[in-house]
Amino acid sequence: MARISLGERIADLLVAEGVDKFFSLPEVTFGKIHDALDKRGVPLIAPHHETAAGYMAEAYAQLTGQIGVAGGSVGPGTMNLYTAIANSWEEHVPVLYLGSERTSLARNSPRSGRFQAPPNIDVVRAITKYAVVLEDAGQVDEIFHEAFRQLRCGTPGPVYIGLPFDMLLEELEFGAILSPRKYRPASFADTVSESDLARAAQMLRDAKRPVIIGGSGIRVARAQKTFKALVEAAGCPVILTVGGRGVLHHDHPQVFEFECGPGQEITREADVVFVIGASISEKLLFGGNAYSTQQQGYPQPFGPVDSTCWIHLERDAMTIGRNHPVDLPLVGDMTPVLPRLTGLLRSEPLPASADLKRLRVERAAYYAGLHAKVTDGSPVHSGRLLIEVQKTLPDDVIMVRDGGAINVWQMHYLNHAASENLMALKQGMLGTGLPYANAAALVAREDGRRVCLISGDGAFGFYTMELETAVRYQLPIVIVVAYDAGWSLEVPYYMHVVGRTFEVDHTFVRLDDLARTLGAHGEFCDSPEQIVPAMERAFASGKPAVVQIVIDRQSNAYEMPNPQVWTTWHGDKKVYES
Ligand SMILES: Cc1ncc(C[n+]2csc(CCOP(=O)(O)OP(=O)(O)O)c2C)c(N)n1
Ligand SMILES: [Mg+2]
Repeated sequence: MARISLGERIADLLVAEGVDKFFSLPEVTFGKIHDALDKRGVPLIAPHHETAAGYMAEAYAQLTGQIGVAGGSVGPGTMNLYTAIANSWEEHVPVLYLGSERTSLARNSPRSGRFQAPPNIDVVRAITKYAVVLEDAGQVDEIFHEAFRQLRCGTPGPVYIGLPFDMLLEELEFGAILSPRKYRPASFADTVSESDLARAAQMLRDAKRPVIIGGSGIRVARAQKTFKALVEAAGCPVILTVGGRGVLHHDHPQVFEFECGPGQEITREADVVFVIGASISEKLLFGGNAYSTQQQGYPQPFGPVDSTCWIHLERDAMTIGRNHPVDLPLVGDMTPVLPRLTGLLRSEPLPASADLKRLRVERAAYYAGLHAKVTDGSPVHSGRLLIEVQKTLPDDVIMVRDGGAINVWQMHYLNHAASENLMALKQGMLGTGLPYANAAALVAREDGRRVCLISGDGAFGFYTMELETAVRYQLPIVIVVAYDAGWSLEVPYYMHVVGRTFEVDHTFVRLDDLARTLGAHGEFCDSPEQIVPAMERAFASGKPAVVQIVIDRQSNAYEMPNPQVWTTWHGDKKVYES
C-alpha cells in the first residue's frame, strides 16, 4: 500500500461520508487537505470570514440532510469559528469543524506570547458533542469515525477536530477506508416499540383536543413530507415553532402559530400535546414551568400537568423530560417512526378536530387584522414591505431571514408558502442571513430554485462582503434589506429602560450603489409601488441582487406585532414590562 499524507487520508475519510463541499478561507496550513479534496472533486468554498464559513456549512447541512464541514486557519481563523460552533450547538445542526492547530509542543508549552496558539479545545468543549485534537496521525480514522458517529447519531450538533498542521504533511501507510456502515448505523435503528407507538396512536384517538407541535428538527431531518402525512392522518391542529415555520405550508388547514392568533388557545386547551422535532424550549415557555409562570408571572401556556398528556419524539433519551414532564417518551428517529405512526392512524381514520374550522377562521381574522394596520406611505411600512415582497416570490423559493425588529415583523407578515425557511432564531444570531443565503444558493443550483433573504440593515452589515462571495460563485440570491439606517429593535427598550438611546443610528448608505460596485445588481426603493418592479428586476437579473427598501423607522421599532411575545423569550418580564 502506498504511503499518503495525513491530509490526503482526511480527504478520503470525508469523501467516504459523502462530503462534497468544504467551507473555509484559503489557508496554507490546510493546503494538503484542500489539494486532496479538490483532486477528489470536493471544492473549497471560500467566504470572507470563518464565522461565515461555519454558517454556510450549517445552512448546507440543514438543506441537504448531510453533514456540513467548515475549517478555520491556525490561530485567529479557528477562533473565528467559535461563534459558528456555538450557533450550530444551539440550532442542533450537524457540522464538523476542523481547526488548524500548532504542534503539541507549541500547544502544551506554558510560555506566554506563543503565536497563533489559542486554547481552542478548552473553549469549544462546552459547545460541541465531541472535541478533540488529533495527537497522532495513525489515530486519524478512529477519531474521524467517532466524529461521524457523533454527527449522525442522537441530537444533531457540532463536532470539533483540531489538526496540528505539521502533522498533515506526515506520510503513512493506511489500510483500506472503511465503509461508513462499519462504524455507524447506515440508517437509524427503529427503536420505538410497536406497543409505545400503538399507545401514542390511541392517545391521539382518545384525545378531545390534541395538538402536534413541530419544530426545526423536522427540517434538519428532511422529514417535511412524512410530517405532513402524519398530521393529516391525525387531523388535529399543528403548532409550528418559530424555527419550524415552513415545515408545513403556511396555508395548510391545520397550521397555527404559538405566538399569535388562536395558537395560545389551542395549547392551553389541549389534552394531548405531541412534540416532534422541537425541544420544549423557552420560546414555548418551557411548556409552562414554575420559572415562567410563578417567577415571571406569564399565563400558563398549556393545560395543567396532571390533566395534559405529553408525547415527545426524540432521538436522544437524555433530552426526555428535561424541559417538561413527558407521559409517553418515544425515543427514536422521526424518519422511520413518523410513517409507522401514520400507518397506525390511517388504519382507523380519525375525524378532523371539530374546532379546526373555527380556529382557522380566527387565524384568518388575526392575519386580516394585521394587514388592515398596514399603511401605504413613504418611507415604507414594514408590513407593507413584506406584503409587496411576497407577491414576487416563487412558490419553491428558499427563504432566509435575519434582523431585529424586521424579523419580528416577518414572523407575522411573511406568510409565504416557502417550505425552506432558514433563520438562526434559537439565539437570535444576527448576521447568519447572507452566509445562509449563499449556501442555500449553492444547494439550489442543482434544481434551479431561487433564494430570497429578507434582512435588517444592521444584520446585513455583519458580513456584507459575503456579497462578493455571492458574485464570485455566481449565486443569484435576492437580498431585501429593510433599511432604517439603524438598530431599531434596541430603540423602544432603551427608551423604556433609560429614556434615551445609545449609538443606534447609522450613516445613510446607498446599498444599491454598493451592490453594483461589488458586481451585483442593485435596486433602491423608498415607496411601496416601487417594490414589486424592483424585485422582478432583481430576480430577472440572474445576479446576486440587493433590493434596498427604506422603511419607516418609527413604526418598525414601535409597532412590532405582539412585542410582548418575543420579550417572553428572555423571560425578563421585569425588564420589559415594569
Ligand atoms: C450577533 C448579535 N448581536 C447583537 C444582537 C442584539 N440585537 C438584536 S436585534 C438588534 C438590531 C438589529 O438591527 P437590524 O438588523 O437593522 O434590524 P431592525 O431591528 O433595525 O429591524 C440587535 C443589535 C443579536 N441578536 N445578535
Ligand atoms: Mg435596522
